[in-house]
Amino acid sequence: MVDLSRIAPVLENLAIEVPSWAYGNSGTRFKVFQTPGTPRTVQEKIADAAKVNELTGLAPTVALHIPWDKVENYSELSGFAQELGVTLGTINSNTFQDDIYKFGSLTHSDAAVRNKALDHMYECIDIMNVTGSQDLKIWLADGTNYPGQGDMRSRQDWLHDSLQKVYERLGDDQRMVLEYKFFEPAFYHTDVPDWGTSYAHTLALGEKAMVCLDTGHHAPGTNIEFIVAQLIRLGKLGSFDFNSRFYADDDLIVGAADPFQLFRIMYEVARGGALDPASNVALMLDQCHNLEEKIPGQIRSVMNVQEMTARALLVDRDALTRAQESGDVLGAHAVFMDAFYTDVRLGLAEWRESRGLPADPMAAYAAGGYQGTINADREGGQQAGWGA
Ligand code: AOS
Ligand code: ZN
Ligand code: ZN
Repeated sequence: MVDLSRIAPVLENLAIEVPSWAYGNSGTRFKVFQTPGTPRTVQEKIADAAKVNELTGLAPTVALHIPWDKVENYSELSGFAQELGVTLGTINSNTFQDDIYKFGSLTHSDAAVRNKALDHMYECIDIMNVTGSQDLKIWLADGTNYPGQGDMRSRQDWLHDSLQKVYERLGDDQRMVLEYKFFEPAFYHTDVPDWGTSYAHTLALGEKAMVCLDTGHHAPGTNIEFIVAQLIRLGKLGSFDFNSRFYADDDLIVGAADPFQLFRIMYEVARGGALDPASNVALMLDQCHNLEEKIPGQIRSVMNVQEMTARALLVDRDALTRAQESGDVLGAHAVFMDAFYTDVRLGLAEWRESRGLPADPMAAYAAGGYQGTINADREGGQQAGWGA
């Protein structure tokens, strides 16, 4: 069994935020399947997230999506979460589900529409002030479907002006993370399509504005770990939305489609110092479980991140540097692959037990009876909202 004691301090710090919308029903435009036990309230979503944390020790915070998770009293909601051993994390804004945003939100040519989107962002910041959340996540569905439909250049200027206003509302300990996505729902152009655009806008705003990298938001074949390395190097990687994809924005379980890619990403995260206690790169899941049960889906996901992080930490960096600097192409590659092929599952099981956690969180969940209870108790659970 591989010895994980060398990397234990980093494992100890690993925290992966889970999204509230992962626990709701979701699907495709063809069918949203109803799953027994689906939460009916935000409190029930938080309870499900707390179960993931209880069994894995990996998911101490829950991201909310406004207005999907709107409540009267966020102070009470924070207290409720804390009683279950978790805290409220990133506040995700939503300027994509109302008719008024059909032609854009923060980038719209009409100032009245931009102002409505701004009011929503301010509302999210008000919520953050109560929950103590650090990050406001902005993902925009803004874009156009046909050449000539919109003035792409003016929309960048409107976007900058809008973001500037949001930025000015942020408190000293708050950040904005601007997520990019190369297409969908817009099919011709998207207003924040790539890391360069997000970087340009966040750089212009200042140090409280950072890039959010959703692993599913790149063209096939993109070297995502290079983007990770570059953004960390530039001090602009704010957060991840982890998931995996075969084709488009599939939002499947992270590490399911390409575990090697997850390893390569986590290597650059570790290499860039983003797992150090002083780092402020937030790791979050952005997934939707269409067919599988939601809570085990999230347990599997956070464990996948943990496993690939452990493997990435096992790369013999000194040997790798020696091989790289001596031009030993195959030697360097072998050092890298040795770590990737190391099975850390038994070592992690032992590590979990040493912390009072179940060795096998998936089995512990299946044996624990929680799913049976919520299946019996909850009727008429919510759809997640957008398929994220
Ligand atoms: C959309 O494709 C993005 O991944 C968003 O992060 C997500 O769909 C949703 O807004 C939840 O944050
Ligand atoms: Zn996302
Ligand atoms: Zn997405």
